[in-house]
Amino acid sequence: MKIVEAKVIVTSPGRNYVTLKLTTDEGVTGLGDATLNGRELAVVSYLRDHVCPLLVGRDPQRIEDTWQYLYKGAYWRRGPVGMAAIAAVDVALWDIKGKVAGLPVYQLLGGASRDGVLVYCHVHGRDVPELLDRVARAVDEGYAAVRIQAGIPGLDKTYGVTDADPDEVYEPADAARPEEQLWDTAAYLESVPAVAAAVRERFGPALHLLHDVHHRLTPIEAARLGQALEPYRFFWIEDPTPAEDQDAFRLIRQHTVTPLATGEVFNSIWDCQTLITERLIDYIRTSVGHAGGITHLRRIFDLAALYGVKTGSHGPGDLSPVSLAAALHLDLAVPNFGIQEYMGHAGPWADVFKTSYTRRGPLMHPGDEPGLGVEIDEEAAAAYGYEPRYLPYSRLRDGSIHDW
Ligand code: CS2
Ligand code: MG
Repeated sequence: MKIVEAKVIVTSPGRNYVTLKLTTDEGVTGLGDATLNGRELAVVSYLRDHVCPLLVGRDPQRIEDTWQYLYKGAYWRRGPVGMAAIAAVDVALWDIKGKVAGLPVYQLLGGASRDGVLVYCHVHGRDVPELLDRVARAVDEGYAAVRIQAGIPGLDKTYGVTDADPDEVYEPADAARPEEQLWDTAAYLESVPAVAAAVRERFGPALHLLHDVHHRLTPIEAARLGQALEPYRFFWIEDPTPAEDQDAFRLIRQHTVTPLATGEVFNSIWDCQTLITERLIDYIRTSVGHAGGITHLRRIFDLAALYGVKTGSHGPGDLSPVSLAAALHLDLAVPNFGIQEYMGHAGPWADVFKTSYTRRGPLMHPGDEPGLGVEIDEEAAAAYGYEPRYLPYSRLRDGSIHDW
């Protein structure tokens, strides 16, 4: 069997997505997601100019060999652009392998270890009453886990909170140039515990509560937040500090038992090796679309399993339905599954991506179609042209740049 075509499809049904489509000489196709929010065209070029020409003629069955060829053959290692490109190739090859075998990808990964995949949804509110109403809606929709993000008194805007209609999926990369937002750590630290108390008070102990700090605190500030939230028994607080500073988690760990999650900005096992082997986190958030695909993410998850660290894959709207499907196949199979982020996708994405995954109450399932269970309508994709979109950035009151 040979790869005869490697095509990069850029489309923007509601937001920008980059999809790699591989076709074999037997007409079998596979899809991979190469979307890197705000830097999409860098991955398009990495694939179109440097990877796709090397794929044509290769045997698509040799997934591991292709992964090693693209990783070691590039000489320059790791990084979000290269690893997103390798991830797209890898996932597309697993899609092909499943189709050739007539099996859903999770069956190739050892079969189902659970009946369904526990997911958490995003809930945000500009103030506590709005947040409580929207948590109630999520509970009514069957979710057993919610990520809560609330507006911060004195700040006009903040990560994770928007005044858009709650039926719209929050897409932060919605401006042709990065939007500047003000950040105030003291106001944030002052407000979060009261928000947590209100939600726990209203919904009781069973509902899993998660919160995304989004890299915005110093280690001691994160330790203080973790301590303050202990009475409310969070499922996790995520990205408490800039994730690349792995040592920071040692300090946070010394001060709080609130579970910690990080990893969505990581793209290799080496980025999280210390965090996992020293048990500095409880959940690893690396995603199939940014961390080298199914082949590499499975390695990360297996390392995590050795140290009692569970999975908590990143699953925002800016990873395409192809990545969500691949994540669900992995989630169904791995032994140390924790939870899967499920934000949904904005706008007319379903015009372009035909999916097989389902949600029933708190659980999702990838479906039993051979491969990933996702197809792309290229004609529909062509109708949604790429539009430059950037994530916001933050400045402190003194004007200095801060993590958004
Ligand atoms: C967020 C992401 O979902 C999350 O946990 O951290 O939505 C993140 O802001 C986006 O992926 C950035 O593009
Ligand atoms: Mg996050």
